[in-house]
Amino acid sequence: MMKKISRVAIFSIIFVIGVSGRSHLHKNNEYVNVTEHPGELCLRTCVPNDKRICYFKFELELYQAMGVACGKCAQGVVEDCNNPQCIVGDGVEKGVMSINRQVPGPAIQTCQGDMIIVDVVNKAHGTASAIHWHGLHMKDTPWMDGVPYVTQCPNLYGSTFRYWFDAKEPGTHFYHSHSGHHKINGQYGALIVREPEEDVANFNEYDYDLPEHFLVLSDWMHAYGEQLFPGLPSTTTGPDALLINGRGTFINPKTMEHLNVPARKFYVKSGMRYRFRVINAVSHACPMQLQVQDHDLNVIASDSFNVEPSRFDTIVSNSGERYDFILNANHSGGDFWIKLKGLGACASKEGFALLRYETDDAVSDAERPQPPFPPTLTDTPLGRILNDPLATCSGGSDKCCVTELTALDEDEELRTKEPDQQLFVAFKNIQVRNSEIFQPGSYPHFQNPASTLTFVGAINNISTTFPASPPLTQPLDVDDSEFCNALHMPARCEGKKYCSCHHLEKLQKGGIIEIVVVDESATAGNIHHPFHLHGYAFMVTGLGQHPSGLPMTLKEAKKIEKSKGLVRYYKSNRPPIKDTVSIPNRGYAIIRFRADNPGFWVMHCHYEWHFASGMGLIIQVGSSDEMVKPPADFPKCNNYEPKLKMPNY
Ligand SMILES: [Cu+2]
Repeated sequence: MMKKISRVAIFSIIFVIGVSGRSHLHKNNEYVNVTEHPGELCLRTCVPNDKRICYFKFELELYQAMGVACGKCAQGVVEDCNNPQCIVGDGVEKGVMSINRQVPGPAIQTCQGDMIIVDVVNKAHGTASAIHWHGLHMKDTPWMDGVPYVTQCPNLYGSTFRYWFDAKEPGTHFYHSHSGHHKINGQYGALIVREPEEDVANFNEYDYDLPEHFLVLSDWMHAYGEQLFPGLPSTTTGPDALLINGRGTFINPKTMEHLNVPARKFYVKSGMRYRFRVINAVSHACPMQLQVQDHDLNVIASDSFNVEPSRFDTIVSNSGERYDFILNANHSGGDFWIKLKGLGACASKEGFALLRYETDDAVSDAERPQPPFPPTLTDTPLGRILNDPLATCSGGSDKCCVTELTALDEDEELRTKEPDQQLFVAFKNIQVRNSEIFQPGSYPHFQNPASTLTFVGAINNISTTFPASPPLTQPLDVDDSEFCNALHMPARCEGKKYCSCHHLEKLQKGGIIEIVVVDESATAGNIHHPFHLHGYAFMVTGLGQHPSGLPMTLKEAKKIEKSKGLVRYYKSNRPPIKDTVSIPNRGYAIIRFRADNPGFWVMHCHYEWHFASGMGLIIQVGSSDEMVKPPADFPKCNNYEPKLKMPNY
């Protein structure tokens, strides 16, 4: 009988040599000789009662893709593409914001119960960093959530900020910058938390869970992301390439030829079943369509939560979502393309990686040339699709919604109990006239996706901004006059179509909360905005569109809910649990959770420029007294506006 994670075990043995002693977990910031426990040690076969401190050092830099480290990679010398500190991307040279001169950054792979410590050293000139650990709920360490001006001050160039937190939630997660547009510039990576074998759900469905079998999907721009905020009038938004684990191929839009860059390879043996973990780290407003040539994908988890195995031919994932699937290597051998295709603003973009069957004969990998790329933008039959943006979410179609997945665990109370609080969160990009944007002396944030079009992202007609001090860690320093919600708006907002202030909704600790998220977009499109809630996971108890096929609005959603109720559709009494949900286009999602994690948590559209232009809000759970206190020496920030006295000349 084969061990499922035998290769993890081998790595572990290599790293364990030379390390002595056990470490104790501390909740304070006092560690002795943490560097004696490098994070790589934490990649191992997980067993009960073996908790470790996993130390990582992330050096953030302004660096280069296809730079001098890559030697003659661009000229076709394939081995140079694997040079140390060479970032290939799509084969075109460009500036990046790297972590340890890698894109994606180093993968963090630990066991449940480990403590993760990451020293983030900001060496990227002129920038301020913050890293969010997407999928971990930070229950004992809310100030480690990595949201600038909500949970922490961003970490300035020249400084080190130490993150430390427990790897409590098992499954497929990731980390990414929550500061500026550093994510699309390169700051993201995998974060995988494994459990002891006996605790692993769907364990008998697969043979291998290999540390290298994750797929970080990302978009890649030849310019820095800042160029798209607000944007350039003559340039339409959209990435230049799509990457899988930092590799893609630039397709010349005129000739449709691929740059000859070696694709990432994933190795399998015929007859075995493998667990693959998909992490969507995309920034653009683009769902991503993933297929593996001539293989189906047996989905067993979404956003780290287990579901009953369900077979699909195509998985559509959206920014911030994760999907784990089992690939049954049921061919006798060969090479098969893993194909990523963009939707929405990325419809003309594709990315490729290679699924390679290992052979028993002596033919080395190098002797097996990469097969020619498949013809670009030809349609591959989509078959049964998970999370299709155009799905109606009423069941019975090949276009499936996540509510057609069935969670392994049941939570009757959360699913059926009358909620203690219900919130409506209606989002849209509000098209604004230039005369509103370009007022003398006023500088509101906006996006300019193309030509003279200007948009402001908003929720309940509030385009959120953030305070100068994080309310979680500096509650006394925050000026509360700028906090607002639909019922409490500053006087200056009266009579305005939208207003900018610090959008805050308060929830009582402990209650069952239901949030109805409504897409009020003016135009239909092949996208479904992904909403992510920090600090929590939620049950998805409804996804749908207007019963009469009309565009959904906040008013309509409230009216329908009041009369006969918005449809709660899910396939079984065990709807899926997620932390990022794609809202049906011009439709709605209904999510439920227990407000058991006090703190200030952002909820936002995970599309980079939508959030940047205001499509988000802060959810405060509990009073400041009910929140875990930050360490006394936690860094602080604020405005500097001293009252000046006229000098006496
Ligand atoms: Cu959005």
